[in-house]
Amino acid sequence: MHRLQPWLCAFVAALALAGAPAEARDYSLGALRIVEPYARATPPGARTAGAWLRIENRGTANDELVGVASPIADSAELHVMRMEGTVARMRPVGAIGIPAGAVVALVPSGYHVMLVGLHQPLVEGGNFPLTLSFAKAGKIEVEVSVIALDAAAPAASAGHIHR
Ligand SMILES: [Cu+2]
Repeated sequence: MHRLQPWLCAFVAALALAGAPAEARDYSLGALRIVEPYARATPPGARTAGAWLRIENRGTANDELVGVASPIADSAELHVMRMEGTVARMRPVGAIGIPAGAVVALVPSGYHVMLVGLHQPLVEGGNFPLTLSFAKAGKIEVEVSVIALDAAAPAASAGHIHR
């Protein structure tokens, strides 16, 4: 496991703050921490959108993300993206494991939340509620920040893992 020096973490955090006008959003639910839920602005007429976030399990028991819901779409699903040969395909999954002590990142190229049947376009700078349901920790509603279509992903979701 890659380990960053504390001063470097502080530096990265400062960069993230400087680059993002909206404050980083963190949520706690029991031993779980949900970090920086975000989505990208959609073009008019788009019917689907992805949403991403990071989940840290600081406890000693495994948990699972078993469901998602949002009032901005007909349905919200858990998906996984996989390469099949040279083609990226996604499919629904029933649950995403959140093992004890692990950090699980939902990212565009892997596990993600899929909003199907969007009621309106996602607009940069806006946000929308998303309810996450965990097998053990229960439910929590988080606010998903909408960033520009071409903006860099939030630093906290970009792959740093602090243990
Ligand atoms: Cu998907």
